[in-house]
Amino acid sequence: MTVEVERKFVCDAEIMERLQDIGAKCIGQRQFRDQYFDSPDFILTLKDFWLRCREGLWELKCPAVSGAAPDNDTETLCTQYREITSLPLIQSEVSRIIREHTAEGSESNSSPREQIDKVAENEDTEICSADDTKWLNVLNLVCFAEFKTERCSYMLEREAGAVRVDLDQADFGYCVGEIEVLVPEGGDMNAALQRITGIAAELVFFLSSVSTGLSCEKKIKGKMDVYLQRYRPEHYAKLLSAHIL
Ligand code: V4E
Repeated sequence: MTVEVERKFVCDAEIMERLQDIGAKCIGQRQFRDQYFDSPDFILTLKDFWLRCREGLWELKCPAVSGAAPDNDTETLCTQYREITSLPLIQSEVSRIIREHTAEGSESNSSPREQIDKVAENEDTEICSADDTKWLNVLNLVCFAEFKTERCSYMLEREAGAVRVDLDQADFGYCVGEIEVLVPEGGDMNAALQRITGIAAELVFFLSSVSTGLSCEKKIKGKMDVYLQRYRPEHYAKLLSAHIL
């Protein structure tokens, strides 16, 4: 399992040139469609778990407990999520969260407990099949966000290790950049945070625009933030109140 550490920035017209100035190599361009799932009462996202299907591949982003960061700004500006990409593990983890929530007294799931247990244990191959939505129905999960992204990816090789930069353009009219490092679980989180801070500083040095959010302590909104604010205001308000976004 890996932990994704990333810092977002506003993607403006100048940024591609500046990436080239600091030696970034373009490693590809692709388009993908994301669908995000949660229960109707937002059990997963209110706990900061993000269940996604991207072009048939499932991923669960789980909040990662951070160690000591090099400085407070870095920790605030970067997000850290553990990524689970194995469908059986995702099904077990999501079932566990839903069972715990139900045990806490919130009766939000209508499926029989035995069915949820079958998903948790990956017991029923028919229910748990990757190309079927039965497991989503059993866990009462529905799609709450769906959008396409056009992504240009860059790689920067530095002495401390490689750093990836993605420039994303979502089909609902929002552009955002991400400086990203993947750390194996148990790996050095501070080193990853420092590498991201280093690349942000390099970009700021070359940028004439100050509106990217890289030169200040402002946290930049991700695609989901903007999507929910626009299309799911009730969900967005709940996440804001819970300090998830
Ligand atoms: C973790 C998270 C969400 C899931 C998607 O996050 P993100 O990394 O922004 O999407 P994307 O398309 O770049 O995924 P990748 O290709 O890297 O796998 S949606 C909301 N969150 C939480 C979150 C947060 N609290 N704050 C910020 C700045 N971003 C995300």
